[in-house]
This record gives sequence, structure tokens and C-alpha cells, in this order.
Amino acid sequence: MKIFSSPHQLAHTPELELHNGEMVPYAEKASRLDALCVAFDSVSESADHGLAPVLAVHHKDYIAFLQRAYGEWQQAGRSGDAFPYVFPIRRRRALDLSRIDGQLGRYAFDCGTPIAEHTWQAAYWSAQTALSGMADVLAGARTSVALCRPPGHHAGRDYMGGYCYLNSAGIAAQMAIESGAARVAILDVDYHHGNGTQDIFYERGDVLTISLHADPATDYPFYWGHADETGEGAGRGLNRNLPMPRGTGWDTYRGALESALETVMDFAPDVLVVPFGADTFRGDPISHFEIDTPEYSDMGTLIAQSGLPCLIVTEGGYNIDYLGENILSFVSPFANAFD
Ligand code: SP5
Ligand code: ZN
Repeated sequence: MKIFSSPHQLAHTPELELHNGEMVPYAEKASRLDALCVAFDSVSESADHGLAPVLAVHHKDYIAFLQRAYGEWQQAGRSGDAFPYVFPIRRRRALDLSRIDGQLGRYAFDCGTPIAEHTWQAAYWSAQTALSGMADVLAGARTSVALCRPPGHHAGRDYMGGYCYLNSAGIAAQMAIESGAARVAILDVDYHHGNGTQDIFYERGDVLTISLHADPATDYPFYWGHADETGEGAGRGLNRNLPMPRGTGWDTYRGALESALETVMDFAPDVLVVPFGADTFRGDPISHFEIDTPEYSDMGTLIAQSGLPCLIVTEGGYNIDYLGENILSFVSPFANAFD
């Protein structure tokens, strides 16, 4: 089983984020990637699949914005990270404004996702890492693992948010469709709702999206992830949200996962993509589930038993001391199932 990563993903290093009214150290640290990589004996370097698969999911104007944003921030005389602070919400038009502060708000849905000097480069290679894993699956691997950072599942077609800029899992899923897969399922097991992924595929009949997460009535991202969001048009019935209360442990989570996997199997996908967040861990500093390290193996076992060709893409997980153990616990059953 191959594990993919790219050192270019380390270049994104925002310093601070807004949390409960204060600027605090950025939780999505570059050292998360080191912790993920050292958990494995051998890691393959991601290949460059170019910009076309990124543009198959994201709007070209948003991509151009990500590429130029930090330069324009610097030209405006700023140092430090670029933050949005005004948003074109209800009844405002998403105007194409020249000033960087206007553009930041147009392409963001929160203030938690700053743009630093090398953000574009790191996000690009996070997407390339997922694409490399998917290329491996499409070439016949039963399971492939993409150690992606920054994460992706909060990013939509034309917006960033939740530490995410490019929806790496969604970009990989779209690659599978364009390579001939009739159906792809995305089963998101990060603590937070995968709102960007839901949004990208909401009206699509060929991509099933399911997310298990903390109830957005109490947790980020609040305005997405409720159980009554079930897809529209060709995608009607092909989005499923399983919100769970704070304090949820493995016993409750397992029931939800078994139900989600039934939905996956009914859909009969050619490929399964699993955005995995270790922020469901009981020791996570920003989250409130109670899953313990050995229980990630139970989680991995259930998913591996689907027998589907599977791409695992990393999302959140902010307890860096346990991140390596947790990803290894989750991934090991996939290796044991097929190797
Ligand atoms: C990919 C992912 O897990 N994104 C999560 C985004 C959550 N953002 C809102 C939570 C803010 C909590 N900030 C705590 C910072 C502590 N240093
Ligand atoms: Zn998360």
C-alpha cells in the first residue's frame, strides 16, 4: 500500500487564527505533516498532475485569486497573513473588486483561513497528493493513502474556509469520474462536516457524499451539515449527513458508520474516497468527540470490509503528539485486508 506526500505542503505557515474573539496560534500547523509522514516506513513523493484536474472542480477565478492573493496583500503594504473581514452575504453581489480586502471576503466564508506567502503552493501540492493517490487506485491499488495538508473538505468550488483552500478529496473523486468511473462515493469521517465537498457535488448523480460529524447546531461550520440536507436535482438523495452530539464515543459512532456504509454499498460505487480527520480523537484540542487510538483500527476495519478500491485523504487532527499513531491505527486494517 502506497503512502503519498509532498514536502511542498510544509510551506504554508500562517501564524494566528481568530478563536473566541482572540488571535491564537494557528492549529493547522505544518508540523502536522511531519507527524503523519513519520508514522510510515516509506512515503512516496506526489507526482504533478497539473492544474487541469483542479480546474475541473474549482472556479478559474477563485484559482487565479489564490495564486495572486498574497502578492496583492504585500503590494497593499501589508505584512503577516491575509485575512478577510467583509463578506458578500445575503442580497450582496459577489463583485469583482480590485482591492485585495474585497477579494478576500468574496472568496472566503470564515475568518479562520488566512492566506500566507506560500499558501497557494502548499494547497496545490495537497491536491496533487490526493491526485497521486487516486492515480494509484485507478491503476489497480486496492487502497492508497494521501497525506494531505492543508486539508480540503471545507473548501467549495469558489471559496476557502476551515483551514481549507482546495478540496483535495473532491478533486481526486472528479479525476476518477473523468477516468471512467461511473460512480464515486465520498465518506467523510473528520470531526467537522465536509461542507465544501457536499456543496461541490450537491446536484450530481454520479458522486455520493456522506459525512459523519459533530452536530452543526453546536459546532463549526454551523450552516451546513444538518440531516435534512439531502441533495438536489440529479443529486437528490445522494447527500447524507449524520450529525452526532459532542461527547460521542466509538459505540455511537460505530452505529452511524455502519449505517453510512450501507448507503455506500447501495450506491455501488467504483471507488470510495475517505476524507479522514483525526480530530474525532478524545485528546483533540479543538474538538469534542471521544474516539481513542485503538478504535481507529475498528473504524478502518469496517470501511476496509466494504472491499471497495479506496483512497484515504487526510483532513483535520490537531493533537500532533498522537496524530501519527491515530492515522496508523486507521490505515493498518486496509493493509492487513489486502496485502
Ligand atoms: C479541516 C478541519 O478540521 N477544519 C476545522 C476548522 C475549524 N475551525 C473552527 C474552530 C476554531 C477553533 N480554533 C482553535 C484554535 C486553537 N489554537
Ligand atoms: Zn475537522
